Amino acid sequence: MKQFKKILVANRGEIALRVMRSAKEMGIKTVAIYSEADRQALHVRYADEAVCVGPAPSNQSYLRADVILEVCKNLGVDAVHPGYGFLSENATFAKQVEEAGITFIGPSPEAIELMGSKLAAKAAVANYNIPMVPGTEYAITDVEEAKKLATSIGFPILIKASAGGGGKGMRVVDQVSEFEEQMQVAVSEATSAFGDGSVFIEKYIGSPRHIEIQVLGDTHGNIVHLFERECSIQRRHQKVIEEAPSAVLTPELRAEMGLCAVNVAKACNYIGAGTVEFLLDENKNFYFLEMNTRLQVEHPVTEQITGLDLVKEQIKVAQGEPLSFSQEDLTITGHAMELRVYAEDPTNNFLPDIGTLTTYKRPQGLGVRVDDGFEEGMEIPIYYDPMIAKLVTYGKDRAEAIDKMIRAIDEYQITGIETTLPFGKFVMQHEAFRSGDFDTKFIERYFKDPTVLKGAPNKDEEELAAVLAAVFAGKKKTTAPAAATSVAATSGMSDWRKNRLK
Ligand code: MV4
Repeated sequence: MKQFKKILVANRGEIALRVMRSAKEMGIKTVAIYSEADRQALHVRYADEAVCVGPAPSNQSYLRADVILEVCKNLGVDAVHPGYGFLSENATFAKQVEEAGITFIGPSPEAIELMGSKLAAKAAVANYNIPMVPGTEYAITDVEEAKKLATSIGFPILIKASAGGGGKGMRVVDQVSEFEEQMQVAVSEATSAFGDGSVFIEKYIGSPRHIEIQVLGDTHGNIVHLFERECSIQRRHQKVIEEAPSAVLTPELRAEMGLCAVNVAKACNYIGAGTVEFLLDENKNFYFLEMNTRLQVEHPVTEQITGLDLVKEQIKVAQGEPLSFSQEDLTITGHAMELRVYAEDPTNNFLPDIGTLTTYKRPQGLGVRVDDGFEEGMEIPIYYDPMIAKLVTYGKDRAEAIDKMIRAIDEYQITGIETTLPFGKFVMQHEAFRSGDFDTKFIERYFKDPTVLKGAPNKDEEELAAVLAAVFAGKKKTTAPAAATSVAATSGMSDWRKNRLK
């Protein structure tokens, strides 16, 4: 069994910090890499050693496998943690790391490559009794043949790129007359985006929920699942809110989907932390979509409900340790909610908003976790993902996790840039979300008019407005500014809002 002394984290931002924290607790030294835009970043300061790997653009720094490998060798690291994004699902990089005698904290290059192809993944799990959406299990090339197949499956159908994932290169086709044109678009999109024009077709599930199962495998053949995350609140294939457990899975369905996820992992001899994605239709039929061979952004909600540290588990597995628990040992306790705080303006079509974090004060208190990589006064670089933080709340049940999320959003003080915090509050307060009756069409269906965020201030402000109106109508014999202050002081309004109103 190996014992890592030093690991390099090939990433930036919140996830680099997240990984280093667990390494530190395990007594493992850390090496940060950074781009010229990240000299002042927290992950650089947190690490025991840090090396600049190039200019700001990712392809000149965080994606430079050759440079990163050189750093690994020069500094004598035992292992590399890739985080998510960047090189995390790059089979070639994983292979190069291993060939250099360094451990890649993740699955084998073969598993990464297999799951990187949707068609290969489908073929690999074919003998494992995994439900899949009706469709083709091979790339379609002949338009006439594909049209016949689509007709027999029944419209609407979906054309998907085999090398895709995350929604890229997908086309919905409503009727046979549109098929040829849409197929040409899909093939050319897939070719330019992935260098692989292979596409296949599936029956289109109109309003699915996105449910994914966390799995964990060791090098001794043990694989368990850590239950589900519901990630249906998405915008253009970008997740905004995730939670665990899902509001709609029964214990039976959870066990069934969990078993399928474990079998998908078995089909590719999976090692480490991975995620198996499913669609759930309105009749609660589930279908395997794809497997993500990395630690996911939303892993904290799973940590909250299982009590496990997924990064520590990844590191232990990579050191060759067997899992210290079996499926029967795992239980769900409580409910966790995650809001991705993006530097985007939800009132302006979620346009990325760059700038300086003039004010940045995190919410605190029982059941609140903030994973971030910024401090007050820092500038959000334009070169990378606009996610500035993950706000995670944990309560005894779903209602408590939601209430805590609203409280935490109100406490969170960010100025200088627009963020998705108000949008998060809108969702948390929405009846469809609170009741659990929602799917991947939530935003499209209920967020048609973004002025609700501007036009409907939070309840405290509405109350204040009502009192002020009364004051000005002469019902109360006091001066308006004094009333504003006293109302603010007694209405449970956050200090931040009080100050803004003063
Ligand atoms: C689908 C689908 C409906 N029917 N497949 C989108 C991302 C990729 N992982 C798969 N996706 C979908 N595949 C069939 N046969 C609808 C989606 C989809 C979706 C899935 C999960 C979460 C959000 C989504 C938003 C739009 C479409």
